[in-house]
Amino acid sequence: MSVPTTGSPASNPTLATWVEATANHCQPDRIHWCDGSPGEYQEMLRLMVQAGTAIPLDEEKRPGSIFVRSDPGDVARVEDRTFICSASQADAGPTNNWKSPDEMRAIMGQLYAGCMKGRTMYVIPYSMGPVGSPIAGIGVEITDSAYVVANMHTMTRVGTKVLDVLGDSDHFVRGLHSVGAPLKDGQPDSPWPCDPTNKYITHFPDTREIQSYGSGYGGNALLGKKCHALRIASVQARDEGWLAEHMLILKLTNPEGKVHYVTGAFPSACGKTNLAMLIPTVPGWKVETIGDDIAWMKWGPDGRLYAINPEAGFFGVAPGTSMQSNPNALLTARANSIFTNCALTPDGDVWWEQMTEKEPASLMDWIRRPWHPGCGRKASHPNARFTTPARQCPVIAPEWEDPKGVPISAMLFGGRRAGVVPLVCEAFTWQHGVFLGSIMSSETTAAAAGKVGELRFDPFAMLPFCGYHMGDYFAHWLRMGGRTSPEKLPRIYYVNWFRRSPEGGFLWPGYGDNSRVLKWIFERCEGRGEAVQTAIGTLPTPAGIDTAGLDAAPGAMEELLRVDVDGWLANCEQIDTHYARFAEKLPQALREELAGLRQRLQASR
Ligand code: O2Y
Ligand code: MN
Repeated sequence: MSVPTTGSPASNPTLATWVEATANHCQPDRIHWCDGSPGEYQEMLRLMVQAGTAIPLDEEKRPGSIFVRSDPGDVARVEDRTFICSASQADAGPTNNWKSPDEMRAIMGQLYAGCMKGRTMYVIPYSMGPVGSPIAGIGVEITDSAYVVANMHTMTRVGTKVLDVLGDSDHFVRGLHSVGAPLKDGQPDSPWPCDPTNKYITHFPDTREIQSYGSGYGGNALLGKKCHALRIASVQARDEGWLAEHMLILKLTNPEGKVHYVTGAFPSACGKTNLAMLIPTVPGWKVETIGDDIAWMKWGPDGRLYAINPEAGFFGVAPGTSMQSNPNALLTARANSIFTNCALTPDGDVWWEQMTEKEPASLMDWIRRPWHPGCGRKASHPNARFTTPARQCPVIAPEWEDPKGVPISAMLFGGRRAGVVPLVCEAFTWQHGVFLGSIMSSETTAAAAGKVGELRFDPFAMLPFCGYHMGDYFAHWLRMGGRTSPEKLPRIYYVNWFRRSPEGGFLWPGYGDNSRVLKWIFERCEGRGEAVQTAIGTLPTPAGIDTAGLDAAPGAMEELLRVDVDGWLANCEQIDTHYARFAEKLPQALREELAGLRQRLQASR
């Protein structure tokens, strides 16, 4: 049976066959092939407004922008419903949920049968990275959500130009997404259709496929982001000898105009967007943004690693974003943005916690209830988001879309640690840097599950995003270090902005003052920067960090750079337990790094 179709169906035979088979199975009322045009974006917004999903914001306050509220049961990525369906369970490893591909295909096949009745099936060809870049990759997402189409327009490069580059190749990631809410004849739609009790976010790395059902939110539904650019791409990167990482990319320029590009891996919601858009407090230094969440890195002809940001927009956490914490993010989202699960002001703008010092007198909260200061509830959801085009960022680097990428000089790893981990520490070697990445950890806060202050390891900030066995991932990183000469490899740093004094206050102001640490890293990349070798790595001397004009308590720098030998020795015990998860897949080189660390710590007592 032929389904009414709009847009230009692709001639690519693999794609055409897959779309036809999917339509037969999901039974949409209509098919639309996305061309990525501004008109198509506007049409998606119009459809969302018509369906009650979105409210247009005031044209003067937030031009071209909408306000969306999701179902209260569909507000974030769902890690416990996320599966890696590799042929063997051993390939998924101990950090991923696993089901056999056959079993999962059967489950998904049943869920997908007729799941798009009453809806439009959108076919979204997209490029992760500048279209045609040798570092970029192509995917096609089929979805029944106009919200997903609009977000994919902003977060990726969508449309006909992607199909032109794809040609007849079958080298693309296939992603199928449904909100899981078919409509019976005449049944009215809900503002946020989803299936809150039946969600699956599944990945088939061997065949480069993604199947997602039941959620319309963020990383569960915008399949280019976490599912493709991290979980599937990490497997492609392993197989093809490159890196797909949960990293920001920034451009750092010194007062003389010399540039170094730096990546940074920090766990989710640990300030990657803030660091990528930082305004330096050190006079004459400049930070510009290339990306705030994901980096794909391949070898350049000169033997260096070149990175692209595979995304075209930011899907930023709204609460906490303010003119104090990140003015550039707020300015980016001044127009043409989608605001999800924020609060609505009476004059048609959005608001969220900490956006302004003074709370508005009244709001409509993210679940449609009237809100006023002191009512005892938050106005926006803690995971409320803005989807906004990267090109609107006031500090976007001019080369952010350079198809050949930017050469990386340094990589930062970091977590939230109240003690033990110093402000910054340089790895002795690439292998030592991989060790530091593998032991990345944060203490749990009240917001996270588990006991407050419990140490959670999140190696390379990839725990929820590595599409294969984490032990094999460590081995891949180690192998990458052998692919070029050591001086061409990025230097690796472990940073911690969150160390506290015995009284409990933060020792480091963070935000713009992180530029002081970036300055030292820049100098190290230039073969300068005052430093001292310690048991844990190479640290700045207290004079190595530029503290001119810094508002820090007396002795704070010494404490921030102190090697807490007993703390590290206790940490080694926790690393033993962390490493034990990976059993025989833990590379011997990392066992040796841990043994070496213990030995150096004992010797320094
Ligand atoms: O909850 C979601 O779906 C969003 S998660 C997210 C969004 C943007 C950048 N990073 C993340 C993350 O979880 O790391
Ligand atoms: Mn992220």
